[in-house]
Amino acid sequence: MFTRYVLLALATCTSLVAAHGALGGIFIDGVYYPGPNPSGDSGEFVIRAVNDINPVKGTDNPDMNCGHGATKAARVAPANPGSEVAFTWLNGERGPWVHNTGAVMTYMAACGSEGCANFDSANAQFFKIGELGRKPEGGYYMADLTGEFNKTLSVTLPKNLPAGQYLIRHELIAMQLGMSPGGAEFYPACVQIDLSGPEVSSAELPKGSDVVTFPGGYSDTDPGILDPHVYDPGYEYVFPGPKLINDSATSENPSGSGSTDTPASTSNGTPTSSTSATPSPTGGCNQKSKKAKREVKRVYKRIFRQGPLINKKAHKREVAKAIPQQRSQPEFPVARSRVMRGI
Ligand SMILES: [Cu+2]
Repeated sequence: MFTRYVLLALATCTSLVAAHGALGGIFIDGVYYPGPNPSGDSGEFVIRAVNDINPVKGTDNPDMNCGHGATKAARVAPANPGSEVAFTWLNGERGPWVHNTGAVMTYMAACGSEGCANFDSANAQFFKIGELGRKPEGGYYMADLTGEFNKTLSVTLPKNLPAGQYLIRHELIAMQLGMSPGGAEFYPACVQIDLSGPEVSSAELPKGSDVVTFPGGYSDTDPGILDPHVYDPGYEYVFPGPKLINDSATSENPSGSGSTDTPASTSNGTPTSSTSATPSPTGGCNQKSKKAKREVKRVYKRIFRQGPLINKKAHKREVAKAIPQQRSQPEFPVARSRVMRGI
């Protein structure tokens, strides 16, 4: 039994590793901040490091908080009310993101007086500031992250929050297997920012039903997590979690909801020099090191232990589509982005 898994692991090693991934980096008003490589990266980041490119499974999983084994980052990135934060994702081989169906959501939580570098986020009070699901013309916004390096989706930071340090919890829920219980793939990631003063002195943190913890914010049977209709034509995806916060008090658009509902803005990212930020196209397993093979074995050992977490056929299909894309070259500094609905 175990031998069978290992053989399969070696046969499909590209697929498994390429089909998942992690937050590659962010742009805040065009300034680039690289994310740590999940296979281990030294250095100081504003993005909390995860130690596994596989999806988090199950809404009660403690890793729903900030991703697999997330550790506090040493730095915080400066940001302002109304800043545009754009997120770019990489697959497990540091190629472009591959999943194209599901939700892209962004939350924030105050880090409190100790600052984000010391903040234990287990009980962080997260409120939702952005969500992107299905496009009016069909398909999902998540697809806009795929196919090329450095494609982004972005969110506009609220203008009505107290100054201070915040976690931004950005999350992809890949739904290609989400029509079955436990099929949804969660990819949470946390970024540490220092938000400058509000435009109004009465700014308060959201509370009550606007805030959730992770785990706790979702259940496995929520619409949008267990959802047989994700591929139905004309279907409107229902987002899990709390509703978007109402930031209309200081919004430029007094009606609130319409102001950032413009799905095609462009931001010019100016990447800083960083080796970890520059994804490099890679070949398949054959050219990979022993380290990569060890990684695959480790992944499969886990699958063996926990039972299959993924539908291998569905993943093979996705990977077949993804492999040609991995040959494309990094295209810094162009970042294309779409602004998340809400705020
Ligand atoms: Cu995946």
